[in-house]
Amino acid sequence: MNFHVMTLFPDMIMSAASGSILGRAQKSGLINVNAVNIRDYTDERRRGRCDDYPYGGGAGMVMQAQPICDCCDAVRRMIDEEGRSGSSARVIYMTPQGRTFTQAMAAELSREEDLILLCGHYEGIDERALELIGTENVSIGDYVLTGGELPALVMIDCISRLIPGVLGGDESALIETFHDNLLEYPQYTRPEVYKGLHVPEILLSGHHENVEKWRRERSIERTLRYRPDLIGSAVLNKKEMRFLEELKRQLQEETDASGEADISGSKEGFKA
Ligand code: 6GU
Repeated sequence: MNFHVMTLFPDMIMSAASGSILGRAQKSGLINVNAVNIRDYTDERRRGRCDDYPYGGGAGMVMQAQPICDCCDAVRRMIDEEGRSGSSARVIYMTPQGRTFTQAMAAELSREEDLILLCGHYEGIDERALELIGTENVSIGDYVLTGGELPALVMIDCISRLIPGVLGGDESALIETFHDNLLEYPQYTRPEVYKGLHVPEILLSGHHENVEKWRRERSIERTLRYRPDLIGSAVLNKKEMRFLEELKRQLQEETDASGEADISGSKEGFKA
């Protein structure tokens, strides 16, 4: 997979992509992260300037169409020169106005050969650049960031770990996070007692079946508690469904008893 990131801050992309698993994947040639500086494509008379005041007035600056369109053309040519098709590479614009990035989207994008990620700054990008390029707009969640670099890195990280070979043998089992639409169960490692807290007895028992059952139940419990929106699509067997029903009843009792305010799911205060 070749990621081409169009940005005003190429160092931010290159340094974050050089460490840990992404760095290893780049060294072994499984992925390639190429940050391209949009500023290098401003026409000469503008001396590296790539933003200007918004027509119609208002706060902030807007990134101009010309450097972005020329930068994108150059990236497509680079892809052509490497023997692939630049014109068929999808261009994703990182913006809080986009579709929310999901694991399913990551799985779909991981099958592409090249992805062009466009990072904006300031108050946004001249709409004509987006229209001419034909961007797909993607957000990483309902909050506003100062620029698209962190979202681009989030996408690169999430997509890369789905590419065969990027995670080592042992790590690749971890691809199964969100398996059956459940959250992960809690994990423990040595020592057995830390600051008076014990590792759950069952994990020390060596009884594989009981451990599996315990883990499934903890996954179901966590999903119900922290992500009740996912529990409806969880894949459960009959016994697990009965376990879930019993949990729901208990949770309802707890809620009734405490009368606690619901802090989940509020989107108030978000204005993209
Ligand atoms: Cl993709 N970009 C920016 N600037 N802010 C965001 C975002 C993207 N997703 C959530 N907030």
